[in-house]
This record gives sequence, structure tokens and C-alpha cells, in this order.
Amino acid sequence: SHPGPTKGEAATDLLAPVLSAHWDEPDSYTLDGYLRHDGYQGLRTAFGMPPDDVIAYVKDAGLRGRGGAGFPTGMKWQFIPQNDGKPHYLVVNADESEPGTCKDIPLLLANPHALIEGMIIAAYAIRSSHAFVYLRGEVVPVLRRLHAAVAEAYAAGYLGRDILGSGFDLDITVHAGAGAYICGEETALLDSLEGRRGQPRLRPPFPAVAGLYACPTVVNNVESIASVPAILHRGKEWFRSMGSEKSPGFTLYSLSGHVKRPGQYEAPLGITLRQLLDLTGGIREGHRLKFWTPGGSSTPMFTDEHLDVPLDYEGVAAAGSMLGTKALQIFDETTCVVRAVTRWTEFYAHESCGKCTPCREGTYWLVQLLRRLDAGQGSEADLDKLQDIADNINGKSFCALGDGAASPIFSSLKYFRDEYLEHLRLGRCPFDPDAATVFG
Ligand code: L3W
Ligand code: SF4
Repeated sequence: SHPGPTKGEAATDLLAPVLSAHWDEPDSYTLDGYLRHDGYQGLRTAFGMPPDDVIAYVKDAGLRGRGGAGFPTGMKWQFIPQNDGKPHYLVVNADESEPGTCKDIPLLLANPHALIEGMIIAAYAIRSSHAFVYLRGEVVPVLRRLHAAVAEAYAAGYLGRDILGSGFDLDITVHAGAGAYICGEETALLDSLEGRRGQPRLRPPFPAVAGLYACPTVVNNVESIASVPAILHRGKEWFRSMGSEKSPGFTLYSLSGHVKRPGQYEAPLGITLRQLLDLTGGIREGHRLKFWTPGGSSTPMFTDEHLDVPLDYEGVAAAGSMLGTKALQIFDETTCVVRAVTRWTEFYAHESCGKCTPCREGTYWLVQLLRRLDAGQGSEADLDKLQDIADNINGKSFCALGDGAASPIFSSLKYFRDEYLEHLRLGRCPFDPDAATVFG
């Protein structure tokens, strides 16, 4: 089974189910199930256009990367040099591991052919004949499902030689990673795919210039690529009729935590948390919102002041955070913010690849300080030390993992400094009186 978009009693007209429209059908993941709902029609449209026109079309539609950075997808494709005599590669980043992020895995389980169709269109556009999916290795059921869907696509003539009589050839290789968060960073992913230890490379050169096997490579998130077939089939005007000028279209918002009906909610960009809470039935009974993340733990946290922030790239940035992966983790007033930040920081310290000093050493020391504070030990000077260490990681690390690790420190000190002090005043966690021995 897979989580479908749960419809609330009210406000369902705010939803825009496209990728998730048929997830509740038992065969949604099969080729037959996909074909029943216009599957592979976007590909037929694309094959009727020269590759450069497909790139221009996706660029005009305004699709932006759904993996965290929001970079324009068509522009990324356009960076691939033409007539350079080198192989070009398309690599799909399916290494979903950002805390709270849980959209690509259900999408792959329920609708793998949307990804495969999008990959064929993207590969055709950038003139690539070999595409890869780099999948998070722990999710074995997804690996099996993806292998089965790729096999179905080969058998039906959507992959392999002379696809649909177009003269275009494409092979897809599905690769399972070994479970490292850093391999979701695009250049570490490429190193890992080449068989090396996954650590970020210096950029530039960006993958578009020198990526997989030093050849021009497009790396896109699962949801970005899976969104392409609907754009080709239903039109860029349809896509632009949702969202805003700079952030058009639909997207998957993943709500988790203290909400009545957690799950995937597909809606136009720019919906607010207040509206999404209407759809989820709200915060669990008898409780109220305390803090939340707009796009995973790497994006600065928000509070109940931010319920009406438009959840698009510009709106969230203007309010001081990032849309990121649209992983909305919702915490009510029973949650200790110091404990939550400690857990996230333990994750970053564990996943730090060790290549650069600010992140490798800094995340370790953040964890030591946070565990002590969580147990009500230490002193107020430790809060300044937290800020100082985070300052020395942020913007001074080799890749975005370091910035991500610093972000919950900054935002928790900004909004919840008093809660840290309350731990020190009581000599224990105010939310968990029995946990005074967490440290040591
Ligand atoms: C050619 C240029 N290409 C930029 C390409 C670049 C990349 C894309 C975006 O980090 C964020 C991070 C996490 N010529 C180019 C160019 N590109 N300039 O554009 O690049 P960038 O550097 O803005 O971001 P990024 O390195 O892709 C991604 C945040 O996402 N994040 C992480 C989420 C984790 C997951 C997951 O687990 N699935 O997505 C959450 O917020 O912190 O800021 O392709 O090559 N001049
Ligand atoms: Fe590795 Fe962290 Fe440096 Fe990124 S910031 S290269 S994860 S040590």
C-alpha cells in the first residue's frame, strides 16, 4: 500500500492532484494502470518536437527543481553542450534522505512510470542515450518496483532501441546506493555512481559541464522529472495556471508529525500551512502548533507566526527560510525544541562525510553541547558557543550539508532561546522530567 492524498472535508479544491491523482488505484504502479490515465502521451508530444524545442518548452513552463534548490529545470538542460562529441548522461537523484522528506519514495512506489516517461523525455531533450536512477539503497521494495517498471517499459518498446519508431535509443540503469545522506548531494552521488566513496566534488565545474565520467550530465530530482510528462501533455499554459509567475505549477507537500492526517498533499505552489492544515484536519486534538519546518530539517524552522507564508520559493525565502523539499514537519507544544534540534544535529554529525573541517568537527561539538543542554547541564555561555560554532560552519563548509546543520541551531536560538534557558534553570528537560540523565 502507499499513502494517497487524504482529502479533508473542506478546502479540497485547494488540491491539485497530478502525480498523485491515481495512487488509490490498486494497479497505479503498473504500465496498464499508467496507460489508462494518458500515460506516455507526453512522450509522444515530445517526440513530435526537435530536442531543443522540448528544452525551450520546459523552460517556458517554468518548472523548478523539486529536490531542494528550486533551480530552473529547462535552464539546467540547456547547459548541456551540443555537438561536443561526448556522451551525455541523465541521472535521477532518488537518494531521498533529508529528515522529514518522504515524497519521492511514495511517488516511485505508486507511479514509477511517470518517472520513466519523464526520463525518456529529458534524455531525448539533452541527447542522452543512457540514464541512471540513483536510489536510496535502504528502500528495497522501491528498488523492486522500479526494476519491474523498467522491465515493463523495455518489453512495451518505451525503452531500448528506436523507441516508438522515433529513432531515439535509451537505456535506464537503476542503481541502489549504500545508505549515505551525503550521496544525495549531486557530485557525491556521481562519485558514488562511478564506484568511489561518495564525497562532494568542487563546483565548478558543474555536472552540466563535467559530471558522470567527466561528461556533461543533468542531475534532477525524482519529482522534477516525473512532473515533465504532464507539462508536455497538458501544456505549459495549464502548468502556469497554477502557482505564481516565478513559482508555477503543482507540487507534493509532505506533512508529518502532530497533524490529524499526515501524508502527501499535492497542491499548487504558494499554498499556506494554514490551508494545508485545513486539509489534514489540523493539529492533533487538544494541541496547538509550536514549530515546523517548511522543507526538511535543513531549512530554518518556522513558528505559528508563519502560518500564512506562501509555500513557494520566493514566499518562504522572504520569510527567512527555504522551500527545500517541502517536507513540513509539524510539532505541537508537547515537543521539546532542544531535543528535536539535538536529534537533527546527531543526524548531521553522523552523516557528515568528513571531507572538510568546519562540518566534520563542528557538527561533533554541536552534538556535545546540545546533549548537555538537553539534560539541563552546562551554562548560558554554551548558547553563545552553539551560535559561534554554527557561524563557523555556515557558509564555510564545502557543501550544503554544513549549512543545513547550522540552520536549526540558528532558528531555534532565534525563536526559542528561552526554552534553552529553561532547561538550565530547571537542571532538566521541562518536557521530560525523567530524562535528566540523557547526557553522560
Ligand atoms: C550549471 C551553473 N549548473 C547551479 C545546478 C547545480 C544543481 C542545481 C542547484 O543543493 C539544496 C541544498 C540543500 N551552471 C549552475 C548549475 N547549477 N548553478 O543547479 O544547485 P545549488 O547549488 O543551488 O543546490 P544543490 O547543490 O542542488 C540542494 C537543500 O537543497 N535541501 C536538501 C534536500 C535533500 C534532499 C533529499 O534528501 N532528497 O533533496 C533541503 O533544503 O540544503 O541547499 O544541480 O548543478 N552555473
Ligand atoms: Fe562533507 Fe560536511 Fe564538508 Fe559537505 S560540509 S563536504 S558533508 S564534511
